[in-house]
Amino acid sequence: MPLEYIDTKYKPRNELICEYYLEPSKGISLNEACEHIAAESSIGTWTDIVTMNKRIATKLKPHVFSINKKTNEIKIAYPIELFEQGSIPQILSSIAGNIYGMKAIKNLRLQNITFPKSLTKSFPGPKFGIKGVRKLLKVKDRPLVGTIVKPKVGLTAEQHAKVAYNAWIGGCDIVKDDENLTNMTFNKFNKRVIETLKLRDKAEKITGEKKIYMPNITAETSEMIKRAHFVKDQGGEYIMIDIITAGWAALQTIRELDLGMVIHAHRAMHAALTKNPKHGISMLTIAKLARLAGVDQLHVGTAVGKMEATPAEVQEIEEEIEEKIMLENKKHHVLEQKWYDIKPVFAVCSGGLHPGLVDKLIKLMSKNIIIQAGGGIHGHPDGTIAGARAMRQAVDAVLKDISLKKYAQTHVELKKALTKWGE
Ligand code: CAP
Ligand code: MG
Repeated sequence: MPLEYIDTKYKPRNELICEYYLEPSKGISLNEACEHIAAESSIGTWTDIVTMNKRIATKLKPHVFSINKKTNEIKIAYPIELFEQGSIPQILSSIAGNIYGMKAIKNLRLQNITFPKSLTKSFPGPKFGIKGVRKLLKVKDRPLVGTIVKPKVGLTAEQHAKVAYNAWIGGCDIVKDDENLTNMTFNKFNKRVIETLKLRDKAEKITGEKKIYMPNITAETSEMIKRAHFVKDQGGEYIMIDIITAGWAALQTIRELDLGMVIHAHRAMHAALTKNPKHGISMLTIAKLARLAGVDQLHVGTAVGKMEATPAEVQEIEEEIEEKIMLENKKHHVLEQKWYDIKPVFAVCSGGLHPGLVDKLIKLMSKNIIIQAGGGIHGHPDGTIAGARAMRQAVDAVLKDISLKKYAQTHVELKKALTKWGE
């Protein structure tokens, strides 16, 4: 007799809960599809099996406890014994694994996961968090301003360092490698780190401000470990990882090294999972996993720049990675989540930004963000130093509650940026 997983009277207790958008294939009812999903993501398969026993069928069986036939949204409560504590790969292999490939399913999107206390506390979370980063940079309450060295790849290590130096001199707190810049024939990782940190020190002396370089250590995991140690040995305080392409296990390995370095999480390739509203995994879910794994900074989108995302989505992700408790908000697939002592993650807004967008961005996302602009700094008519100055001037204008247009009357770099890109 096949197991029944649907029980809309079931009340979850201390379980991992998933909310999915579920569209069955033709000829399959929503309830049938729910049964398939619940079985395949836990203890079942396509048919009943003689090796099943009472203990498994009662103790480890998940329950589909909510089915909304209007919105095709379902909720499943999974006993925590189904999951390995501290392992993101195993959790995803269960509740975001085979089920996507089932013939019975036309579309499936994991909208959110809520983790019970024992699972949440089995992860390290960020080492620094927002407070730790602000303390390191000695910047109390304004947005941090960063840039990405552009062209994305192509510069030599010395040229890269020079662009970074100009950005720091112009006022950037942070300079990062681009997501696809790692160890190139024309720009070797070790040489880039040495040259760029040398000019970071020079920029700190000249400006009297703390300056940060975020080298991209993304590579095969043992190579990432080597590169992280190299950065530390050279006096770097940050590492950047492309967490989706490097993978969750690699991210967890680097975090567990506990090198005392700030981890900046780039999310390149996330849109292969997050962009389709009917299929994949929400960025909200990815952000929660990244916070558990222990990134200190995470790209969350801008809503005003070049990348896809609505203001509500981006605001909700920022809230989810900053708050101690998230209360359920049915409208936006927000499930209740207590974060206990897992530190908040710094939201990074990047992608198509320039000085003319800074006021809208801060209004949308608050001052507690990291604003990054690549083209929006290196594309300034007067070059990188002026571009960085224009970004800082835009932030100053917002903090002084003066319109960008008015502030530009007395700040030529901002004026030229607004003339080129508008507001
Ligand atoms: C931005 C960027 C970032 C994107 C990533 C780029 O450069 O360096 O990788 O922001 O998007 O390569 O596009 P620009 P997201 O400032 O020149 O656009 O932050 O949405 O993950
Ligand atoms: Mg980039």
